[in-house]
Amino acid sequence: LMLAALPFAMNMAFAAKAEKAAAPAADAPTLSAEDKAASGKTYFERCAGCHGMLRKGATGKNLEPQNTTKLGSSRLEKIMTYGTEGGMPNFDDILSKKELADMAKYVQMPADVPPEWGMKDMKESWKLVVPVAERPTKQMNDVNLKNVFAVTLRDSGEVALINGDTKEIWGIVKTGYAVHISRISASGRYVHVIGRDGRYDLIDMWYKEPKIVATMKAGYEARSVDTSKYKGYEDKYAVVGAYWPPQYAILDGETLEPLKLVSTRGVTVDGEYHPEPRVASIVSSHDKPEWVINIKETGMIKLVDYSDIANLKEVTINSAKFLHDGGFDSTKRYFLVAANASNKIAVVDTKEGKLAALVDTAKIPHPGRGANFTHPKYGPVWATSHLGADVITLIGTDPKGHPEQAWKVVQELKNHGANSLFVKTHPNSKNLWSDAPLNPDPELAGSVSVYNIDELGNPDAKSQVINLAAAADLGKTKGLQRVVHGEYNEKGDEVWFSVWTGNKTEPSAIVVVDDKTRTVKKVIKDKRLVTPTGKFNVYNTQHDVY
Ligand code: DHE
Repeated sequence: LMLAALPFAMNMAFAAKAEKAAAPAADAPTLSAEDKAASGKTYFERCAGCHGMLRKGATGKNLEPQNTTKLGSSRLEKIMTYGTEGGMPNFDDILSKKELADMAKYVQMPADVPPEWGMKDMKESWKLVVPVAERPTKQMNDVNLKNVFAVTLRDSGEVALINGDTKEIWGIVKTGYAVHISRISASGRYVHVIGRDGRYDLIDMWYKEPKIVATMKAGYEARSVDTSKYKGYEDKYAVVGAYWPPQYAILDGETLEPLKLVSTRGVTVDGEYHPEPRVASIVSSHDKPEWVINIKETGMIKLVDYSDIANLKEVTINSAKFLHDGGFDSTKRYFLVAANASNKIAVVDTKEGKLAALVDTAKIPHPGRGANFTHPKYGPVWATSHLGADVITLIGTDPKGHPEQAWKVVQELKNHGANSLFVKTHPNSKNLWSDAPLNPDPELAGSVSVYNIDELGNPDAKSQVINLAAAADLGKTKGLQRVVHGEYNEKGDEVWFSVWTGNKTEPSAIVVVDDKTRTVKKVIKDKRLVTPTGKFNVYNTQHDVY
C-alpha cells in the first residue's frame, strides 16, 4: 500500500465505499459532484474533528440538516468566516470565499455514512519496515534523546525531531496527514505518532537519523495513541484510538502488528444509542497494566487491563458526555479529563478504578494534558484553560492533605482571551503559561499569558501577556499567526511555543522562551518547519511530566 498517498487514497476509498444517507429535502441547497467532493475533503480535514463525521456534534454543534437549514447559507457562511466567541475558529485565513460558500451549502446536505475499517483492512495496511531483530542493538547517534522534541508539521504530513540541546532539526520523517500527537514508549526509544487520517507510524530513535520502522492504518480518522508503560510490559503493546470507525485497536508495541480490535459503539451515559462514539484521549498508567480510554460521545471512561488481551477486562466508568483531552495529577493516581461540551472535568481514581468527581467549570475546558503545581494557598492543583471562556481554572487534587479543596474549582485566573487550547508548567518552573490560538483577534491569538505561581495566593495576581508571534518576526502573512502549545524541555528551564500560520505556503516558527526571564532565547525558523503545532519533549512525555 502506498502510504504516502493515503489522504488521497482515503478520499477515493471513502467516496467509493460511502453509503449514501437519505436524499436531501427538495429545497436543500445543492452542489456539483466536484464541489461536493472538494467540500467533503475540507470537512474531513477541518471540521469533522469537532462536529463528527456524521455531524452529530461534540466539541462543535450538531450540523445535521434539520439544524443547519434553519440557519441558512448566509448565516452559516458568516459563522465559518469569522468564528464565534463560543470556540468556533475563523476560517477566512485558510479557506477561500468560494470554499466557505460551498461549505455553507455542504453542511445543509445530509451527511454520508463513511465505510468501516476492520481487522482485515488493518492487517493489509500494516507494514513492518524493519523487523525487530534487524534494528540497532544500541543507540547509533550521540543525540541526547531525552531532550528531543517530536514536532507535528501539520499540513505537510511530517514530524520533525528537533534536538532540544542544539535546537537543530535532527530529522524529518514523512508520516500521516496532520499528526495529532506523539507519545513515547516506556523505554524512551520509540516515538509513536498518529495522523488525523489514521495512519500510525513507529519511529526508532536509535538509528543515526530517526527512522520509521513500522506503519499501519487504524481507521479513517484518529487522534490518540499510547503504549504499555507498566513494569514488565515496557514497549510490549500499543493502543490506538480512532474517531472513525469508532473503535480502538491493541497492537504489538515494537512492530504495530494489529492484535485486537474493540468497537466503542453503544449507548451514552443517558442510555441512548450513539452511532459514532469516538475515542478521544488515551493515557497509560504507570502503576497498573492499564490504559484509560475516553469515549467522547458516550461519556464513558474505559479502564482497559492489557495483562491478558485475549480475555480483555474493561471497567466502564460513567462520567459526562463529550470527553476530550486530559492528563494525570502530579501523583499519577488521578486522571482528569475534560467533558468539554458538558463544561465539566471528570476525575478518575485509577487506584480504586472509580469516578472520584465531576467538577463543573466555565465553558468548554480544554486542558491538553493540563498543568500540575503546588498553589501557595490551596496545595496541589491541576489547571485547564478553556475554548469557551477567557479563564484558567485551578482544581484541587490532594484529597488527603487538602480535603476541603479536593475536586473543587479553587480559583479562576484570567486568560488574555477565550479560544485557548493549552496550559503548561513544569515541576522546576514557577510559571504557568496559557495560549489562545483559536481567538479570531490576531493580537490575542499571537499572545500567551504567564502567571507567577508563587503570587497566586494574592487574589489580584496579574499575568504578563507576551506577544510571541511578534517576537517570531515572520512579517505580514495572510494567515493568522497563532501561538500554540507550550512544551518544556527536559530540564524545565525553557518553554517552546509554535507560531502556527495555519497555511503551508506561509512561514511558521518555534519560539524558545527562557523560563526564568520570560525572554525569547531562540526563534527556530527553517523552511522545512511547515505549520508546526504540537511539540512533545521525549522525557516529559515518556514520564507524564506536565
Ligand atoms: Fe487536538 C490533543 C482531538 C483540534 C492540537 N486533540 C488532542 C486529543 C484529542 C484531540 C482527542 C487528546 C489526545 C490524547 O491525549 O490521547 N483536536 C481534537 C479534535 O477533535 C479537534 C478539536 C478538531 C480536529 O479536527 O482535530 C482538535 N488539535 C486540534 C487543532 O486544531 C490543533 C491545535 C492543531 C492540529 O495539529 O490539528 C490540535 N491536539 C493538539 C495537540 C494535542 C491535542 C498539540 C496534544 C496536547 C498534549 O499536550 O498532549
